[in-house]
Parts: sequence; C-alpha cells; structure tokens
Amino acid sequence: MTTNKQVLEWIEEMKGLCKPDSIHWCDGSIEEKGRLEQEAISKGELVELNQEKLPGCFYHRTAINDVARTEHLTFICTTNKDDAGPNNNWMSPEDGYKKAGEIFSGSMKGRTMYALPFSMGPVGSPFSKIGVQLTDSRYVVLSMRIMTRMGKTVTAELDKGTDFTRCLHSIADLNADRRLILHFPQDNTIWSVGSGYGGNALLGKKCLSLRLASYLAKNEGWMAEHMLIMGVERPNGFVDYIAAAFPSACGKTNMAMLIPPNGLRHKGYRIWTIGDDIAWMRVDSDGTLWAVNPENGYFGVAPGINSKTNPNAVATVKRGTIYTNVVLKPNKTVWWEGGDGPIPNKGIDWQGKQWKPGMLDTDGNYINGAHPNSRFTAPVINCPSISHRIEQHHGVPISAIIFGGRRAHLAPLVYESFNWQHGVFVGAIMSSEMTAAQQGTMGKVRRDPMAMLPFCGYNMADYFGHWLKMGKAMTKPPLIFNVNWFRTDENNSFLWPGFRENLRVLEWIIDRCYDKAEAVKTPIGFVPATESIDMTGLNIDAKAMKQLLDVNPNDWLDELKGISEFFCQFGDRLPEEIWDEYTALEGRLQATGV
Ligand code: OXD
Ligand code: MN
Repeated sequence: MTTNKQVLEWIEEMKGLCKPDSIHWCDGSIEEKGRLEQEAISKGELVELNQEKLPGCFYHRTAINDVARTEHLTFICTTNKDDAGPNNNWMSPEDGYKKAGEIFSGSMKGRTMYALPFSMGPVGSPFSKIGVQLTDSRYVVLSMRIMTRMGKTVTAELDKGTDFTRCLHSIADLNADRRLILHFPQDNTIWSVGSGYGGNALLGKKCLSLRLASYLAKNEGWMAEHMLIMGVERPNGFVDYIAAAFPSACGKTNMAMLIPPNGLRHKGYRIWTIGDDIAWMRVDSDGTLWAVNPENGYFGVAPGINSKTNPNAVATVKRGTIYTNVVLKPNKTVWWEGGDGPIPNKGIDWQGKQWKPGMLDTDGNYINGAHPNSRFTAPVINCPSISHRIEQHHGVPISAIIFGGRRAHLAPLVYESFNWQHGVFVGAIMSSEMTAAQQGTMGKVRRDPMAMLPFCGYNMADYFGHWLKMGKAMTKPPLIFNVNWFRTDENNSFLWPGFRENLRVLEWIIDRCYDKAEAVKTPIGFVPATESIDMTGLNIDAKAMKQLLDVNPNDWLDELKGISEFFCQFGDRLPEEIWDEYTALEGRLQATGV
C-alpha cells in the first residue's frame, strides 16, 4: 500500500460505500498479473488463448449491452451547468454523487476491490498525471496494466504526497439502466459504474487523459488532445513529429503505425509510432509545442486490421494482448471481419454463440462474428515501429497538426490553414460520418471539433478560446492541416486508397512546413498544386485527382449552415475570432461568384 494519507482516507471512504469483501493494492508485478489471469480464467472472465501461437494473450467478452462508449450516460458534473457547455451532458456534483452513490452502494459485496496506482505519461515527467483506480473488475486491472504505467514506481510517487485523480469504478450489475460515467473536474474525481467496456471502464484513458486532463490543461496552460503522435523520418534522417486528430475509429491507429508505400520507400522514409489516440502537449522554452503520449498501450478497433491495412498492428497483437468481442476460433486463436484469412469455417462469436461465416439473421443481414467495435489491448512496446522516444520525459517537438474526418463529398484530400487562428477554426468545423465506436446512427454526419466532442471536459467555446491562447504562447506554432481520406466518386467508391499511401500526403504536409511544396490558394485554405504530391508507383488518373482536391464553393456554403447552427449553441461564449473566421470564409466563398 501507499503511505499517502489522502489515498488511504479516500479508499476507506469508498470501501464504506461499495462494501467489498477485501481490498488488494496492486503492485504491478508479474506474479500479481499471473494470479489475476488465473482467477479471471476460473471465473469465466477471460479465456486463455493458444499460448504457442499467441503467447501471453487472453480473450474477453463484454456483456451484450456493453460494447461501446455510452455518451448519453456520460456526464460532466460541475457546479455551473454552463461550465460543462452544450457539448456535454451535465449533472450537478451533488446529484452525480447521489445518483451514482446509490448504484455503488454495496456494489462490491462478495468481490475484491482492486486499488491500482497508475501514471499517465512516463512516471515523474512534468507532463504526467497520477491516478488511483478502484475497481471490482479483474479485466479492468489487467487492461490498465497494459494501458498505463502501473505499480510500484507509481506508489513511490504517491508516497511523496503527489496529488492524484480519484477514479472509482464498479461493474455493479452491468445494467444499462444503472450505468453512469461521471466526471467531477473540480474534485479531480471520476465515478464510473455499470459498464466493463474499455472506453467507460479504463478510467486512465478517455475519462482522465481527455475529459479531466482537458480541464486541467486549460487551467494549467497545456493541451490534452484526441490525437495520434507519429514521427516521419525523412530521407536525410531528420524526424518530424506530427499530431493528428480524427474521430473515433477513423484510422488513427493505422496512420500512427504506417509503413511507407513501396513507391516512397526507396526515398528512405520511415515512420516512428509514439501514440495512436491521445497527445498531451506543452509549449517548451524554445517556443515550440512538444508532446507526449500519456498511454502505455493501444486499445484498438480489431475489424479491418490485417497484414495489408496495418502489418505493424498485426505484429503488435501477437503477444501480451487481451482481445475483446472478436471471434474465438476452435484452436483458441482469434479472428475478426476484415482480418487475415482464411476465414474460419466456425467459431464462437462475440455474443458467445456458435458462429459460421455467411450466417444470416431473421432480417437477412450477415451476422458478424466479431462486434464491429471489438478491440485489442496491447502494450505499445510490442509495435515494431515504436519510437525510442516514448519514455522521454520531454516528449517530441510537433511540426504539424492534422485534423481529419470521414466526409464522402465535402473536404478535399488535404488542405492547409492560413495561420494558427484559421487552423483553430478548421479544427472547430470538423465533422465526420459516425462509426461503430459510438452508440448512435452509423453514417450520420456529426460535428466533432478537434475530434473532442465526446471528450472535452468543459465548455467547448472556452476550449476554442484555449486553443487560440495557446497559439499566442508559441513563437513557432505547428502548421495546421485538414485531411479527408474518405472522399468518394459518383459510384460511392473511395477515390483515395488510404492506409500506407497516406504518406504521400504527409510528405506534402512536411514539405509545406519547410516551404518546399507548391500549393494553390482556395477559399478554405491551401490545397496541393497539381503534381506537388509524389505519386510514384500509384496510379490515380487526373480526373480522380482533380475530384480529390476539388473545393466546391456551393457545397461549402451549404456546410456553413450546419456550422453556424453548431456555433450558435455556444452563444456569447464563443470567441469572436471564431466568428471572424466564419465570416471571412463565407466572404471568400461568396467572392468566387457562384
Ligand atoms: C477510442 C475511442 O476507443 O475514441 O479510442 O472511442
Ligand atoms: Mn479515441
């Protein structure tokens, strides 16, 4: 245990509420891991996978009603409703503690309460934050052990009296009507009850590293963002680091682990992975922006991952990985839709039922063996492209920030903002067609500024203001770009092949940072001049390329309606600069004379 009095008092209090049979303070050791795995296997919470083929790997199934983040049950509990903003569900702290308290009350009877000390970010780094999670789920302990730095070194930090985030979690009875994910930014506290799904239950991830961290970052003058971080090693050996924000399940993991396409590999490019989901960024004494990945693992979407789309991820999940809601094959290995073949001729699906490829439900729809939001939890260190700088307490310098979304028709393949303020606007108008990572209507367009809509722990108007302020604090801010890998033609076929070919766009982006690539000014920003993207070895005809880079003023004028509706929700709180950029864009679009 720790000697930190505040931790001990809080645990005592939570023990009184949840009434576990016993408490176990996690030391993060291998012995502890082995013991928890064996217990989880004997209780049916984990299945041991084929240890010859998948050493150190386990399989887990969530409850059928508990397969994705539940945004409608996720709340920011601040004294003033306006401080949470229209982007968040709100509850008063009193109501939050009372409502969740009733569900937590006695929820751990007959179970052990695990207390796990964890650090987001390298232990002891000025970027890092410490949390203590109390949970009654062994799956959560074992997953947090992968996703965070957990155990003795963190206990030693806590012993120094370091402040920490209080993270209380119980699966309770996994009843969706008794499920709440509550954040109390003013108390540095998270209470999550009724869910065992990673995004709701691994409290170091979305809850701490984005919702609470974004609030702390605003107050402390740094940034907590839903961004991958990758290093692009250029042919001269210099590595530029990029941070990129895409909504959930839009390919951040693939991009972070990209392998250069053959056409560009001969130039000598190489990618170094730092993180695939979250970036914590600070302005350094040199006036530039530096970033760390606070996580220690990947909680990635499995379907679609294969040796072609993401060979590095395939290698990453070959050992020490917990798979959730994928297909369990008879030989105790795993498979998912869009995974490497051959397709197994039978297996057990994510619901625990016998499954065969081609099975149809009563409506004649194909029954997925793996849930579309099935996941792997794997250590960062497994990734063949992992950067040696992940443990550096100082992080890496960021040359470019990229925003992106899944838009079939509107946004060009890539465009560059005119300056930081315009770049903040470009992030603020981000939108995407929904995917399986959120419960909701698939395919519907939703506005998702900086991919932070579900993760910004305070009023998003103030968040935009914070971005503007951060730009002023930098002498050399990163350039800001927007990409769209998902543009389609008249037959709804993707115009751009995506995946490793995206490096061609990254090359253009980095060249722009050094004033080396040509661009054309359009009303929305700079787009690549024809032939300024290296297409060696990739056959895309001129018509498709033109469509990919097209900026249609009418479509954009139409888009402005949804943007203004979104902005209006924030009333007077929206920074003037954002409306200035809106008006300027409208003027530029109208000036094109359409
Ligand atoms: C994730 C998400 O799991 O964004 O990273 O939903
Ligand atoms: Mn994410």
